[in-house]
Amino acid sequence: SSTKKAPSAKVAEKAFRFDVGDTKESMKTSILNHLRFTLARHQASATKDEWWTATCYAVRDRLLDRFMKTQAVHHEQKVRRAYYLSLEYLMGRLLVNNLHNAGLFDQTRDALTELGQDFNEVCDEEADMGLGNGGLGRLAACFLDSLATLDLPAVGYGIHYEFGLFRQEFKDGYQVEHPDVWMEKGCPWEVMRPNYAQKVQLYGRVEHQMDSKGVFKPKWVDCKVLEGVPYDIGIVGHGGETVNFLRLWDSKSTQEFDLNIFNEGGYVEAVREKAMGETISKVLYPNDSTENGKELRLVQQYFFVSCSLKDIIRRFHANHSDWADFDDYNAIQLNDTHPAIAIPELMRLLIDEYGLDWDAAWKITRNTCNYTNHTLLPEALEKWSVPLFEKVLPRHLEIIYEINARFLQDEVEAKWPGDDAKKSELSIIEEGYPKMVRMAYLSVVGSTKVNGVAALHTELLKKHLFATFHELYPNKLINMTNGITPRRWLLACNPGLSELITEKVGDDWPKHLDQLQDIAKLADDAEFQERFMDIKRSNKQAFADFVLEDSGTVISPDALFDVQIKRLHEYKRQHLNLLHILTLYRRLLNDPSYEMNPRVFIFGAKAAPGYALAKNIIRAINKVADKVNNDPRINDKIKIVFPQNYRVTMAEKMIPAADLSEQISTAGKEASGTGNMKLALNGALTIGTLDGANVEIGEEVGDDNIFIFGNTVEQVDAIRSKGYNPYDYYNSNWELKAVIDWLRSDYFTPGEHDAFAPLCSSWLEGGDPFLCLADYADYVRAQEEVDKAFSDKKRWAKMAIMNTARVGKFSSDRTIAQYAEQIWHLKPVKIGA
Ligand code: GPQ
Repeated sequence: SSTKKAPSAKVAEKAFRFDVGDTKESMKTSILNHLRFTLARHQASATKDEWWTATCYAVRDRLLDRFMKTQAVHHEQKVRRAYYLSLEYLMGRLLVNNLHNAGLFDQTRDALTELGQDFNEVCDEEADMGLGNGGLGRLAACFLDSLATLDLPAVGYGIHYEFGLFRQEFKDGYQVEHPDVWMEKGCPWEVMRPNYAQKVQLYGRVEHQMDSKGVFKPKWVDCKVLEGVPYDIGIVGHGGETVNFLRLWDSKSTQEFDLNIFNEGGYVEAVREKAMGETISKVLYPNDSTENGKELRLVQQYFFVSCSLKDIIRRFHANHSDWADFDDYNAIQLNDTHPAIAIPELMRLLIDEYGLDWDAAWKITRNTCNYTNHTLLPEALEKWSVPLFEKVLPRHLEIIYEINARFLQDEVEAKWPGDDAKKSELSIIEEGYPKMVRMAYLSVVGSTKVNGVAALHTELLKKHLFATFHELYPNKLINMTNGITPRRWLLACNPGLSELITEKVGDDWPKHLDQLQDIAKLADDAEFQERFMDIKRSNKQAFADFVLEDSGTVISPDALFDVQIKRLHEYKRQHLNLLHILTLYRRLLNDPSYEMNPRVFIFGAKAAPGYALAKNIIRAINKVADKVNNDPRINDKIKIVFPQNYRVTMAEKMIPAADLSEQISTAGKEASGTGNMKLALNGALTIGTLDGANVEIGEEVGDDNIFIFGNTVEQVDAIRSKGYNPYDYYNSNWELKAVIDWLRSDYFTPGEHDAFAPLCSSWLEGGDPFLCLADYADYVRAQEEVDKAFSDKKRWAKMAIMNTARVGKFSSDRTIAQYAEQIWHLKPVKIGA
C-alpha cells in the first residue's frame, strides 16, 4: 500500500554484509541483507514481523560489535566485575530502547520509512520479554540499563524461560491465564552459546569417603545431571560504548540424567524423567511477593545459580590462578533470596571441587556475596523444608548446617554467651515439624552487605525483620533507594515531553536526571505550562485511542486520568480505590448535580493464579466497570478502564497519559515501589500513603505537590495493638457502610448473588488485614483535594511540572552508582570508540 518506490536491486548488490556503520544508508543495507540472507525473503513479499526481525538483526550486529570490544577490554584490563543474580528480568521490548541507547534511533526510523515501512508498526511486532512478575523483575532490567550506561563491568544471570509471565484475559470479568509464548517469532536479540554450557547435579546422596591421606571427604553421588545452555542478550548503555550482557540459562537433559532408570529397563520412566530435565526452564512462577515451596522452584533456583557460579569461576580462571584474589575481582548481588543457594553452592565448589579449606572458602564466599531484601511481608520470606532440601540438594543441606553451627557458636555465642533464646531466634534452621531453612537468614549470614530498597523499608528492616542481626552486625544493613531508567521511562516512552525538556535543558538529561531541576523555574510560566499540558493531553488522546480500539470504551482526554498499575495484591489496596469509585458513583446517583471533574479510573494488574481474593477484586473492578461505563445517569462523569494483560509495553502507554498516580498501600507494606517514580517523572501527581519510596518522593517534590493521606506506620501499629475492629469504621460511616453493602448485593452482577462475598468479608468478618476501612475517610478526603486541584488548570500544571522537575533522584543511575561505590567497590571502565 506504500507509494514509496522500492530501492533498486543495486543497493542490495553493493551491500556489504558486515557493515556495522551508523548511518541511515548503512542501516538500510543491513536490514535488506538480513531480510535476504537471514530470512530468505524478497523485500516485496516480506511481512511486518520479518521487517521487525531483520531490523533487530541489523541493530544486533552493531551491538555485538561493541559487545566483543567491551568484553575484550574487560578481559585485557582484568577488571573487577559485578554479577547480578536474579530469577526475574522484566525487560519488555528491546528494539526502541536499543536504538535510543546505541544512537541509532533517527537513522533506523528513517531507513525503515524510506523502505516503505511504518516504523511504529514494525516496532509493535515485538513481543514483550516478560520474564518477571513485577517490581523486582523490572528493577533488575532497569539496573542492567544503568550498569551499561555507567560503563560498569557487569553481567546479569537468570533463566531462559520458554514461557514468561502468563498472558491475562478477562472472561465475564474473571481473570483467565494463558501461556506467554514470547518467542513465537524467535528472539533475534539472543545468541546461543553452547560452548559455555555447564553441567549441574541434583538429587542423589552424600557419601563420606576416605581419601589417600586418610581424611574423610564428602562425595555427592548418584545424582541426576542437567545441562545449562546459555543465551546471551547484549545490554547497551546510553551513549552506546559499553555493551554488557544478560546470560540466561536454558535447561537440557543429558545422557547421565538418570542412567539408573535406563539400566533397570524402565524405558518409559526414563523418557519421562528426561523430559523433566527440559521442564526446568519452561515457565516463570507467577507469584509476586509470595513463596510457595514447590520443588521445581528450588530446582530452578539451584540450576541457574550453579550454572552462573561455574561460569563466573571459569571467567576468573581465564585471568587469575590464586583463589585468594577471587573476592578482589568478583562481587555477586543476590536479588532477593531467590538465588541465596549461591552461598552454600560457592562453598561446595570451593571445598569439594577445588579443595579449599572451610575458613578460606567462607572468607571468599562472604566477601563476594551481597543480598537485597525487597519485602517485609512474612508470606514472601522464602523457607524450604529440610526434607525437601535433603532430597534435592543433600550436600548443600550439610553445608548449611555447618554454616549455621559455626555462626551460632563463633558469632552468636560470642556476642550473647549462654543465650539460647538468641540462638534459636537467629538460627538459619527453624525448629518445627518439618524443620525449615530460612533463606533470608542464610543470606544475611553469608553476605557482606544487606540492603533495603527505600529509606523507610531499610529502617523497618533494622527495627523488625533483621533487628537482632543489626545488633550483631551493625554495619551490614544499608539503604539503596530504588530507581528507574530514564531512558525507557521518559526518553523512549514519552517523546513529546522528552523533546520539550531537551529544548529547555539540553540533551544530557537522560544521563544526568538531576538536570530536570532546571525546568522548575518554568513551572509558573504560562507558555511552558501550556506546552507541558498539551503534551499530556496528546498522550491521553493516544491512550484513549488505544482504549477505544482495545475495548470499545470511549474516554475523554479532558477527564482526570487516575492510574493504578501494579500487581494485584491486598496490601497494594486496589480495593480501597474501588471503595472510592463506588463512593463517587453513589454520590452521582443520589445527587445528579454532584460536582466533580470527570474521571477515568485506569487499572493494570495481574493476580497470581492461585490468589483467590486478588482474583475476586479483579472481577469486582470489571463488574463495577460494566455497570458504571454503561450508566447513562451519570453523564460519563466516571469511566473505568481495566485493559487485559497489563505488561511493560502497556505501562509505556499509560504512564505518559496519567494525571494521578495511586500509591495507596498500607503504610509499612510496600518496600519501595517504582511505578510511583515512573509516574511522577512523567508529570503525574501522587496520591499516596507514607509508605516505601513515597516518603522520599514527597521529600523531593514538596508537600504542596503530593497528596498524602492515611495512617502512618506508627499509627498502623497503634491501631493494631489496640485491637483493630473494622466494624467500628463500618458502623460509624454511613457512606462506607452503604458502598460495602452495595457491593454485597447483586447490583453489579444481576441475578448472581454473593459474587463479591470473599472481598466484602475480607473487609469485615476477615478483619480487614490491610486497614482499608481505617484509611477510607482520609482517602476520600484526599481525593476531594485532588479534584479541587484539578479544577484549577494552572495550579495543576504547576504541580505536574514540579513533579517532573524534582524526581531526578530516582534515576537508577543514582541507585547503581551507590551500589557500585558502597557495595561492589566497582569502577567504570571506558571502552572508547
Ligand atoms: N517485590 Cl519480595 C516484587 O516485585 N516481588 C517480590 O517477590 C518482592 C518484592 C517488589 C516490592 O514489592 C516493591 O515495593 C519494590 O519496589 C520492588 O520489589 C523492587 O525493589
